[in-house]
Amino acid sequence: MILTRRHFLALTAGVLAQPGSDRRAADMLIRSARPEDLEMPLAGFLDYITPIERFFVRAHTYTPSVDLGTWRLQVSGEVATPLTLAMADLRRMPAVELVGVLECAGNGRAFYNPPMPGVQWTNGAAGNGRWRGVRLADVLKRAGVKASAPAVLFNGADVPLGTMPDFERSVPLAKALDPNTLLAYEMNGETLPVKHGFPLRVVAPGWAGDSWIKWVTSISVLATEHPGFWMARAYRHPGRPLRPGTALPPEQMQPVTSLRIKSVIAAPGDGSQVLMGMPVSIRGVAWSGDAGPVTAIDVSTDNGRTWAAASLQGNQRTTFGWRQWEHRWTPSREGYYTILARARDSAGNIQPLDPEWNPSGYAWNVVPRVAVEAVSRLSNTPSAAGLTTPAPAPPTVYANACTQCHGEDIVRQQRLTRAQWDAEINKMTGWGAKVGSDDREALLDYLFSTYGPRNR
Ligand SMILES: Nc1nc2c(c(=O)[nH]1)N[C@H]1C(S)=C(S)[C@@H](COP(=O)(O)O)O[C@H]1N2
Ligand SMILES: [Mo]
Repeated sequence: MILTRRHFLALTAGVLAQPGSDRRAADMLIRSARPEDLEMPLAGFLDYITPIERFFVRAHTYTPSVDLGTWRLQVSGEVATPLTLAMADLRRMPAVELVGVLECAGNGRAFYNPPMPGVQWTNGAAGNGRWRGVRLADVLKRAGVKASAPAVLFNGADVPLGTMPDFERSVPLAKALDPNTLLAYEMNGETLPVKHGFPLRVVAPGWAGDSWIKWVTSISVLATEHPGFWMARAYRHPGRPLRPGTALPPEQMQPVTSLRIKSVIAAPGDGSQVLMGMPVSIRGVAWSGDAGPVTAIDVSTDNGRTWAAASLQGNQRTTFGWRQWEHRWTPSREGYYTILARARDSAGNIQPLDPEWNPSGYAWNVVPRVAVEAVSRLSNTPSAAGLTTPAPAPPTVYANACTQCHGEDIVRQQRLTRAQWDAEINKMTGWGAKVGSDDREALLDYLFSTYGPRNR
């Protein structure tokens, strides 16, 4: 959505009166405070349904505040009858509820080597939600969607930062008409919280989060593929393994769509101690995408030499939700053990043992591993507090050009080469960051020397 005076006022008025706006668990990992990118801690993978206060948050822009009284959903483009719908109109349509994993395409980016720019998510840019709303297909049919249209484009009420292109994404018509694709107004039995897209968001089960548009205000049925920045240049994947560090032009990649078979080990924690001779509950969750539900998890406690089938929770046979699994193991000897988990889906896909690098660090689904020490008596392990060297003071241009729009936290988590920082400055100045030619070198020096690949 483009900034109007009304929206500006709505944004500056804050979001305090909005549903669920202030709920955040104390242990969320703040990847960026402004705009807000919050990661769920590993312990969140012990839950079946992820509570709202633990659900990860990802936004390219500041959270918009939408007034339900004036909010309308516009449906236009290749349709017989354009529609303008209020929430009451949607609430009158048949409601559908499903459990589904929402995972950011960039989840696990922090694990790739060499590093690439972007939010440095580890495991927790994923959650399992209970989504309720109307079928997108029902809304499109009501408008008389033309069957020949290739795709459907969504736009939300969020306003781009600087001159960044508006965040708009499209899905192919077949995905839009899939009976599981929803326009959701509820999450986990509550009104959709502001951070998760109040009053309406796309739920695209099995697909990565970039298709799950929040704060939806307009749906446009397209006559041709959408050429916008967020389809043509971002969220693209080579679809094949690349030599790590390879640059590939976006037109040689495909849009990110389906999630891939993946598991996470929620317990025991990496580096923890377990008692020799006592049963240990190795637990976690697993999910997949379009390929179908998870059918099996194998666990190894000897670094992949031997594997045993974990037990899957029996009552979670949803197609798009994650499944909880457990494997009980009793270490018979003292020592250091590497535990692996490997999931399989109904199409026979299985998690890779090693990373397959791609330029934006999408779709990490490598077999997770945790190491534990089996001991005869638990000891207090020394704290792992690291040595941190204070960062040098930034040049003045930094505050004017960078932290004007976003917080420092997003900068601090990057580990980029000089060329990568140079490209980031180009991208940001393209989106309106003001960097004079005299200041550019100082900014680049600062970013590279402080947040270069070898510094942390
Ligand atoms: N309007 C809008 N929708 C959006 C985004 C955004 O920036 N603007 N981010 C997308 C991305 S990349 C992800 S991963 C999910 C995150 O949803 P969540 O914050 O509810 O977890 O929202 C998607 N929908
Ligand atoms: Mo995302």
